[in-house]
Amino acid sequence: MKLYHFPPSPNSRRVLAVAYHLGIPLDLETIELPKGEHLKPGFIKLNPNHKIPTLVDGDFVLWESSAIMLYLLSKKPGSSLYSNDPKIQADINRWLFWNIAHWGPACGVFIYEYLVKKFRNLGGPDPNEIKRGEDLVHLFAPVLNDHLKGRQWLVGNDVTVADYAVGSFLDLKEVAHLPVDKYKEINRWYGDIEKLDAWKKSAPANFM
Ligand SMILES: N[C@@H](CCC(=O)N[C@@H](CS)C(=O)NCC(=O)O)C(=O)O
Repeated sequence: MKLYHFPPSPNSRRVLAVAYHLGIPLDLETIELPKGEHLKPGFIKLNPNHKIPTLVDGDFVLWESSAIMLYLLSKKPGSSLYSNDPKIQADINRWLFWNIAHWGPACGVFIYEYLVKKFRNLGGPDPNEIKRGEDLVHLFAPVLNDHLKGRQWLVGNDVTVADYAVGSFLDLKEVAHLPVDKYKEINRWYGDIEKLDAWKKSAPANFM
């Protein structure tokens, strides 16, 4: 299977970490977003949204990081990353959807304003957008922080795909100025994700 990715992207790093955790070898091809490689016709044919990550398995093409992670998990049934229990799976799915619907867009404001605009030469961060991002982060971070009180991982007693998914944005905490310092449980939990071998292996060699 081939994964088109951009190493610093949280959306692609979470897929890579899950593949490493499951021991699934992937043929990796970097799509350099700063060079606009995601806009080339060959890549748009694979993913008309022009986004990474994108997985190709024979003649099957799959985009959307959560769908890709679930597809990888389907190749290793019974993995503790997803469990076999329908209620645990539903709980994990809840966090995967929450991540894409709420947490990702909240963190995404900062990633766009502080990182993407820099590599696209679009000027400095827009204060109105930063205020919008702060409102979003301070709406959703307390949900995550409160949930983590008394728990090591998001669901059950083991690390699951939900931890890799939701935690992936924290990797950019400093460079994207994510306003999450005051959320102690989130920082404690992400500290544990950082100790995982699969997370370490998925780290970008150098940063944008
Ligand atoms: N919901 C998508 C988001 C993917 C995404 O936004 N990828 C970004 C990089 S982090 C991208 O490829 N951006 C390029 C573009 O939008 O043109 C997923 O989970 O895979």
